[in-house]
Amino acid sequence: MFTGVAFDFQQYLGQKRSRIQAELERLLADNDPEILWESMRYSVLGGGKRIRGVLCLAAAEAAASKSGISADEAVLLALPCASAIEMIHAMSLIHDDLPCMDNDDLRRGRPTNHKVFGEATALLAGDALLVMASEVLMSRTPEQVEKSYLIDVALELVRTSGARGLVGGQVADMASTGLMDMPPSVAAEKLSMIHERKTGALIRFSVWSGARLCGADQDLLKAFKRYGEILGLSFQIADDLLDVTGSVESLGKTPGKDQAAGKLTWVSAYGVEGARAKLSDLEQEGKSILHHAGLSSETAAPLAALLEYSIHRQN
Ligand code: GRG
Repeated sequence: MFTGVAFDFQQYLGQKRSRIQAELERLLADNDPEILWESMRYSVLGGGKRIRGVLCLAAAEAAASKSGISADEAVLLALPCASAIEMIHAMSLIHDDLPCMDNDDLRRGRPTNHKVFGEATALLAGDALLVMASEVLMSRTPEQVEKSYLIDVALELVRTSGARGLVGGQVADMASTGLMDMPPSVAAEKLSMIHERKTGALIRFSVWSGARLCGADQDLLKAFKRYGEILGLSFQIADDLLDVTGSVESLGKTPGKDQAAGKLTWVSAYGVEGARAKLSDLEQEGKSILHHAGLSSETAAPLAALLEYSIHRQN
């Protein structure tokens, strides 16, 4: 659909990742108390695809093209939000890996945070990152962003993190363990609720927030909200598939854990082929939404490529 557009996705991804990485390094340059900041840096700066932060910047650039804001300016306006999102994501991984939750030893090819710093510090590093994310968003977002936009985004960020978002999704996910054999209709409903909150909420927020900060109108916000939902669901289904088809070397974490724990996943509910078919439907819907969003091919290209990447990634 966006063929004919000369767009180098790897270069785009590399540039945006470096931009986010540099900002996060700057924000986390503190050492008092040293072990806390070391632990925070370990998880925020130590790798990761940065898909959420990059999505926020890509959506900001796309929305800016309709609001008379340059792409460079859009990145400046959304960079604190992209950094806040990566902080929330990193803290959710730290807590998810704790012995009281998924009890994982390996993340991004390295020992998990609590394995290096101990459970108490890992827990507190997660807490500090959660709070710091809102601080960064509110205090670092440039003055040019209209205050009402920033308040909307700040409110949505805390909602996304809480009981109606990540935390609720995690609790529902834990409660689904060992329930692989529930009736299909119940499984389908539970699964979509878990995916929507645990993974979908932050990815949807990433797309929506970038656009909101750059003055997107209601139609574009609505389109991006759905595009974010599609991305979030695709990302999690791909994750469920990788848990079955991936290796420890390619994933940097232990595969097969969902199945071993008897977790409800897209693959356990619909099988590998069912999961692949759903991904293909979502990819088509995503393309159609972007096509009708009134963006030029050039401005839509990064968002289109990010959906494709989420679906076809190997880690
Ligand atoms: C937000 C207050 C608060 C608490 C956290 C533990 C928890 C509550 C939620 C769990 C959220 C979670 C771990 C969801 C899984 C999402 C997912 C697919 C993670 C992997 O994301 P990638 O592949 O990771 O983008 P990288 O390593 O590339 O950054």
